[in-house]
Amino acid sequence: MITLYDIPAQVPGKSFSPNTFKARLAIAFKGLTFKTEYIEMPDIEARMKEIGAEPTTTKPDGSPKYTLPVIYDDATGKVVSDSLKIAEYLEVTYPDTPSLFPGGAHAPMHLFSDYFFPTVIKPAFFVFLSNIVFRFTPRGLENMRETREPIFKKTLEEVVPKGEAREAMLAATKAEFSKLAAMYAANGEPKAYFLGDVPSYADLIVVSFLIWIKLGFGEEHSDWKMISEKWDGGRWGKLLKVLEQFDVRT
Ligand SMILES: N[C@@H](CCC(=O)N[C@@H](CS)C(=O)NCC(=O)O)C(=O)O
Repeated sequence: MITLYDIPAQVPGKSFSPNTFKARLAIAFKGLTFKTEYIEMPDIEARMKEIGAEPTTTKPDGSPKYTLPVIYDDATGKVVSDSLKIAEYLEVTYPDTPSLFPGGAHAPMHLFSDYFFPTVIKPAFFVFLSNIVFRFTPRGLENMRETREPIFKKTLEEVVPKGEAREAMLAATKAEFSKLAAMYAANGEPKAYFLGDVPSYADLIVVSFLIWIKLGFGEEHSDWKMISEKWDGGRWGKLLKVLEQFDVRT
């Protein structure tokens, strides 16, 4: 049994982090059974040290920073931090399950993993973040204020984009989604996936962010309907529909 460490929020289904969705979807895509342990943001470091997880990055002061997702697999005794490393671990450890790297396509997945957030999502990050940030648990929100407000040099309320600035951010992300849609379309229509005929980890990355965006806006919001139904002819809504079956909550 695999344990997935995730962050709780006040949203339907409790999970809301795009990075932890990547691991959640990858485990379910492989048909593996797992349970979730939810950890509040301010408790991540202590709990991860307790289970022997590696930090994934550094804090502004240079000290190690622990992030989720992390998994613990009791079949092997391994603890793995970082979404892409988790996908690699699952692929190697469970070779007889559906492949996240079909045909051994590891390099394209690493490239995609590096590219997707900074290029496609980041232009509208504050639009999406401000939709969801107030849905943290009270402790999570307090921690976000303590850790993020000094970095943003603004309160979380002041970070919420408005008016023309908001529209410009969404337009920039829309343009990047369109470039990605053209890459997908180069496989030939009506192929739905980044690698053409078969789903892969790249599609799970896109879907993880789409779930996060949808949770933030809410299903009925006109901006979410526009993104999922209108952007790139509804490609992203369709991709989500096919792959959201792997958003298994445990
Ligand atoms: N490179 C890491 C990034 C993970 C990450 O940034 N996780 C966020 C949640 S989306 C986190 O745990 N943040 C904790 C914090 O900022 O204290 C991965 O892909 O797993």
